[in-house]
Amino acid sequence: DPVEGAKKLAAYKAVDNHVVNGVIGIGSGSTVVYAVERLAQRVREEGLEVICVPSSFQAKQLIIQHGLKLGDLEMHPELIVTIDGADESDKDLTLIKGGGGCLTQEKILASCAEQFIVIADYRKASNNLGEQWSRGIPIEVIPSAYRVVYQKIEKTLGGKSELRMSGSSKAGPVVTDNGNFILDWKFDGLKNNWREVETQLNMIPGVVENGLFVNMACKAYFGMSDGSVMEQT
Ligand code: DER
Repeated sequence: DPVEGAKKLAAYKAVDNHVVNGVIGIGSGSTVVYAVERLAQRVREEGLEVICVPSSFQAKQLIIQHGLKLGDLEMHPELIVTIDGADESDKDLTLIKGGGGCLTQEKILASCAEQFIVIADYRKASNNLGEQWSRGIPIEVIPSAYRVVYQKIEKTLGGKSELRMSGSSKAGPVVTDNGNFILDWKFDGLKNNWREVETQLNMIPGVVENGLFVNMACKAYFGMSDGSVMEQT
């Protein structure tokens, strides 16, 4: 599968280039699975000494399943590196994250790491956000406020929002690891003031966090279908 191979290439390269002994932030999603796999291999083979702080229940399970040392932000508020996936990245390394609904703790881990490294397959590398990712920008909201938040967003920023529903796995809306709902906001047209949009979204009462990661990533590794890895800083 060329996509899985591309994810693995990016993940392994990032772990090999950026992980040394210390406290590591572990992101969420399917690409980061390969990063944890490589991390565990390096611990076994090279005696690497790492403590892993998760960004979700999924990441926590990954850390435990691979027998890695589990830590939390209370014990380790400073990380040497956080490695995480992305739904889309643009030419300025502005990211859309949250396709897996874990954006809030992911953004916290990205913010307290000396280096925030993105790993992804070629489908995520765009010039402008929205070119390849069509599900919109995930926004974590306090459940009681989801309707007022999406009305406010449509009034002030345009576009259309949808409450993310669980689908067949559970009746009703998706509930995040923090007990909140997710709105997926399909913005209209291309925007170039993402920092402003990110701030405006988070200023709306009821919004917990949004999936725009502006000027946070210091480097991205994109696995390509031809077996190469494209690096972007
Ligand atoms: O939800 C997230 O932010 C994840 O990191 C996601 O964006 C990446 O998921 P993937 O590695 O399965 O594509």
